[in-house]
Amino acid sequence: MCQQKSDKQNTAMICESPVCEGGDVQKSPANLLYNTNVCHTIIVAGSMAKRNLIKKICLIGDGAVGKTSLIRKYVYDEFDDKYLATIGAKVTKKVIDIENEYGDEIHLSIMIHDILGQARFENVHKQYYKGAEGGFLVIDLTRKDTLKKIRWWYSGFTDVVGKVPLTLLGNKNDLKDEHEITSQELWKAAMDMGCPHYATSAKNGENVERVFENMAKRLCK
Ligand SMILES: Nc1nc2c(ncn2[C@@H]2O[C@H](COP(=O)(O)OP(=O)(O)OP(=O)(O)O)[C@@H](O)[C@H]2O)c(=O)[nH]1
Ligand SMILES: [Mg+2]
Repeated sequence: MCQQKSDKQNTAMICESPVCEGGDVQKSPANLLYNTNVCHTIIVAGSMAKRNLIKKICLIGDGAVGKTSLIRKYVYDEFDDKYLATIGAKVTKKVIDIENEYGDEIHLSIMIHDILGQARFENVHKQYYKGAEGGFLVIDLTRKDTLKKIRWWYSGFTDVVGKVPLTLLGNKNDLKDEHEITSQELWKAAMDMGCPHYATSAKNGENVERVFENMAKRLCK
C-alpha cells in the first residue's frame, strides 16, 4: 500500500510493506545505456546528459532514537510527538536533483529504509541491510545507552554491506537539558567508526536536510 505526494522538486513515496519496488525511474528504451544491480540509466538529450541513479540507504540504531522522525522531517517536513515503534522496515523514496563533484547533474532517487530498532531481531536487520550503499547511525543524545550500543549496530551493518558512506547522528539536540551524551563523546564515537557526525533534531529540523544532502553527494561520487 503506497501513498504518493509530489511537489516541483520531489516525489516522495511511503510504503507500508517491507519491500517496495522503486517507481518513478525514467526509462527511455533508446537511451537506456546500462542497468546494474540497482538501476542506473543515462538519458541523453542533445549534448546534455543527466544521470538517473537509485541508491538505498538505511537508518539504524536503538528503538525510539528518532529514525522514523528524521525521515518524516526530511521527506514531508512533518514531526509528531507520538511514538509508534516501526515494525519490520519501511521504505520512503525521496527524489532530488544534485550536482556531483565533477559537475554532473544527477537525478537521484534515495530509497530510505527505516529499520526497526529492536536489537533482538538481528537476523531480520541483516536481511534489510542487503544492497545498502549508505547509512545513518542514529543515537538519542538524552540516552547514554544508545551511544554504548551504536558500535554493535555499526558492526552488524558493515558486516553485511562493507565499507559505505556512514554518518553518526546525535538526535534530539533540542532537548539540551536532558542530554546524557556530550559533544566530545559523540565526536569520539564518530572517530572510532571513521565517519562524520552531526547533532540533529527531527523536532525543529536542525541539520536534517543537511545530513541527507551530504549523504546524497557522497552516494554520487
Ligand atoms: N524532542 C524530540 N523528540 C524526538 C526527536 N526525534 C524523535 N523524537 C520523539 O521520539 C520518539 C521516538 O521517535 P521515532 O522516530 O518513532 O523513533 P525510532 O527510532 O523510529 O523508533 P523505532 O521505530 O522503535 O526503532 C517519538 O515520540 C518522537 O516524537 C527529536 O529530535 N526531538
Ligand atoms: Mg521507527
